Parts: sequence; structure tokens; C-alpha cells
Amino acid sequence: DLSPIRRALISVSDKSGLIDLARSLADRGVELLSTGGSAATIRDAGIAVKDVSDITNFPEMMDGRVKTLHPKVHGGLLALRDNEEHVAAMNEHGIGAIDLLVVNLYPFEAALARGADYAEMIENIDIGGPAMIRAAAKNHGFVTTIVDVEDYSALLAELDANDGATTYAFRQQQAQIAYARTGAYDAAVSTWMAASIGVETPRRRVFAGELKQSLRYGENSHQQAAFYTDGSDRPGVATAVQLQGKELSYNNINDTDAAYELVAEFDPTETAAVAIIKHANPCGVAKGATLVEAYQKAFDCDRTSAFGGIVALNQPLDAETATKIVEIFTEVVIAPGASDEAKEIFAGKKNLRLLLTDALPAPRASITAYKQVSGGMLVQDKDVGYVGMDDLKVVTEKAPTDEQMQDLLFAWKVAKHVKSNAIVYVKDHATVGVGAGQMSRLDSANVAASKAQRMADELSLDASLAKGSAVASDAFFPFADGLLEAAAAGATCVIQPGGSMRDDDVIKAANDAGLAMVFTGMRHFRH
Ligand code: 93A
Repeated sequence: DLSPIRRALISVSDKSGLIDLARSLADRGVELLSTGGSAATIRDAGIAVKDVSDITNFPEMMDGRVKTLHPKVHGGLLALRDNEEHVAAMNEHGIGAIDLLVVNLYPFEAALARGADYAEMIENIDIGGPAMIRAAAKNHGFVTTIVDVEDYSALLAELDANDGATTYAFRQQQAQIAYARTGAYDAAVSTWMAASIGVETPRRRVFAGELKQSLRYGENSHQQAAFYTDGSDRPGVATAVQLQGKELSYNNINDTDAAYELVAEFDPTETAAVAIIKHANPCGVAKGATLVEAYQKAFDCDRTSAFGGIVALNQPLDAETATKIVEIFTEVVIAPGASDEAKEIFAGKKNLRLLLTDALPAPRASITAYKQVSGGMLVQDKDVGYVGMDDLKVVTEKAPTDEQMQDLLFAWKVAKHVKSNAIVYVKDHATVGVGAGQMSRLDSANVAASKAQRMADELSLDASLAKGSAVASDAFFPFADGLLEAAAAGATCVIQPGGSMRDDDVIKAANDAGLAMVFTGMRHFRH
């Protein structure tokens, strides 16, 4: 199952590592064929190389659109070496076998990232490259296909280990990568086309990913799992750099994402903000004049749950905050940077993972979100809905004061990131009770209220933390009961979408209880 490499075709847009690779192959006695720019680079380095156009007896034409699309190339890649007819056809037509194909494609994804115009995008669609890759990968019984610069060294190691040949297992492995590459390439092309011609629900669509990390297990230890990036380079947990601590687990990644997405709602140039997450729900979120103040306030919402939590910051970690965080056990901290002093403080806590990004996730960037269901996939725009002061409608006799208004908007932002049914009590720019994921809104209101009471007891306060609070509900109150529960817990103002058949009852109940209430006209279900 060893296939000796005697003749290679190299056609690469990304020329990094090219000269070293060409030299290493030439040194091992491999004959090199190459296309225009690649051949020039190899030749300029003083390495012998043949032009593909000399073999096809056709010049590269039509701005390079046709350079390798020729039977002398494709026959050389596809011929079965152990098939008499194939070998006879090769002999008859003067087709030489190509044992190794090294191709990387026109940089379509890079052109997309820099916002190239339509015509330029079209020119960046590689045709000959994917055709050769698919041909060579199909014939992996004999031919080796390399599509990633990072695999050059593995190729050379393989040749050295096998006296200038590759094993079947290696060729199979590389063929699998090759098909994933052409698949991802066409996925990028078709996704770009759908967006640029304004097709919102394409009849066919493709998904592609690149392995970032194999995970020890998934949500539970009997589930296999892995972490893939989507190639977008968006700031967030998938592109964060981990400075210390053991490997992230599946649940860590999920929770860290939830934490960072939430804290990114708060503009770091306006305020410091901290979110502490457990099981993808916040157990404390707060703004503060300083990061350490925000952390303390977030921590005080639910000290019990914060243990073993994930902490996200919207500003670079400073020494004071780092000192405070290490007082209890925390799984992960993610932030847009950290001071040297803060890093040193964390270095003493070997198990604490510190993840840094250059920027925060963009809370309003339009992103497609996927959810798997049996036999299918649900696709929707990510919830980037935003409600500002001007969007609110006061529906009660009492209007919120400016201070209440600030807390209502804060509670609303947090509620967006809480599993439905979500009820969030807020006081002085900090959550004081979070009710998440209950099957009835009344239960969520109850859970949040009892947490506010329990924390008050822990802090030996006379009244519940929820006394005098602002409360947010992620969807309308279908009945007055949930709202009355919030009022009983001490809430004095309410933010909710409105739109229930019984809005009139709910508004009347709010007026009777002396509450101020605003409608957003938008809901934030999260399941
Ligand atoms: O325009 S193409 O689709 N037509 C072809 O026949 C063809 N053959 C190889 N582009 C083609 N290629 C691509 O050219 C390769 O995939 C590679 O990305 C690039 C290398 O060109 P050069 O060696 O001239 O820099």
C-alpha cells in the first residue's frame, strides 16, 4: 500500500513554505510540475521545475481561468496504475502519472473578509484547483493530495519514514481533508452568493467548520465532542487565546460564550460590566464605576451560585479585580485583555483558566444561528434586537423615574441572555434576582424573588434585595399573577414586551399596585 512519489504537481496561491517544500521534494528526486506563479517562485529559488503549459501544450489562458483543465493533468491524476486499460490510455496519449498534488485555492475567503466587490469575488472562485483536488483525492489509492500548508512537514516526514513513498492510511487521511476543503470552499461561495443576491432562505445551504480542539467529552462523559471554528475570525470564545489553566471542556466553552456575549452588551467606553454565569444563565450581572466594583456587585447577587462560575469582563482585567476573583473558585475568566500585574495574580491559581481576546463580541453583528433537531436543522438570525429609551412606551399612570429607567433597560439587556421564561430583578445597575428556564412565568418570578430573599438573609439585611427593584420579563405577562408576584417581592417598576390578550388586566394590576410599567414591543425568548 506504499505509493512512491516520483512526480508532483504544485499549484498554490499561498506561497508560504513553497520554496522549502519544493527543495525538499527535489532533493528526494521528485520531478516538479507547476503553474505560472508557483513555477516562477520555485524557479527563482534555483530549483528545477517544469511548467504545466509545456506538458499540456496549451498556454495558460483567459486570465488563468484555464491552466490545468487538461487530460494530461487530469489523466495523470485519475489513472488507476494497476488497470491495464488505464495504463494503455496513458501510453497512447503520452500522459505521465502525477503521484502528488499540492494545491491551495484562490483566496476566496480572504477576498470576502476584506469586502471585495462582486466582480473580484467571482474572479476569486477557483475552478481548476478544486477539480484537481477532487480528482487526486478520488484516486487516493495511488495519489497523495495536500491542501494545507500546515501539512507540508507531515508529508516530508511520511516520505522519510517510507523511503520516498506514502502509506495508504496517510493518503486516505489527506483525501478526507481535501474533500472537506473543497466542500468548505463551495460553502463559502454559496453563502456569499445567497447574501449578495439577497436570498434569505436558500433552498440548499451548506455548513463548514475547522477543528479547533478535540474535547475529552461532551456535555456528559459518555458523549464524544469537538470544538470547531467557522472561519470567520469573529472575537469571542472560539478565537480567544488561553493563557493558563487546563483545557476547556464542552460546558466551559458553552458557558464562556454565554458570559462573553452578555457582557459585550455593555459598551466598555461607557461603563465597566461583569457577568458571572452558571449553566449558561447569569447568576449575577452588574455595571460599576470600576471593574472591581462591578464584580463585587455581580458576585453579591448570588454568592452561592457564583462558586465555580464563569466570569466575563467587558474591560481588560486589572490587578484589583483579579485579586477579588481569586478569593473563590472560578472555572474561567474571559476578558478583552489583562494587565501584567493581573496575569501574575492569576498565575498563582494553576486551575483557573484565563482567556483573552483583542475585542469583545459585536452584539449587533448579524450572524446566522443553527439548532439541530431530529432529521433537520433550524436556522435563524441571531437575536440582535435592541431596545433603547425612545422605543419604550409608558403604559401606567406612573412613569419610571430616570433612575428606574436606567435599571429597567439594564434588566432588559440581561433578560435577553436568560433562558425563558426569564424574570430579572435589578437594583442600582446590578441584578438582585434572576429566575431562569421555568415553565411558567409565575414560577420564574418566584424563583428570582426567593433568590433575592435568600441573599438578603445571607447578608443579614432586613429587607429582600428585590425591595425597590426594577423587573424585566422577557415576554409578556399572560396573566396578572406574575406581575403581582414581582410587586409582592418589592419591584416598583416593570419592563416587558406587552401584547398579551390580557394587557388591560395586567396594566390595571400594575396601576393598583402603584407600579410604573413600560412596554418594549419586542420580546427576547431564548430556549
Ligand atoms: O482559474 S482557475 O480556476 N483555472 C485553472 O485551470 C487552475 N489551475 C490551478 N485556477 C487554477 N488553479 C489555481 O491557481 C490553483 O488552485 C492555485 O490556487 C493557483 C496557483 O496559481 P499560480 O501558480 O499561477 O500562482
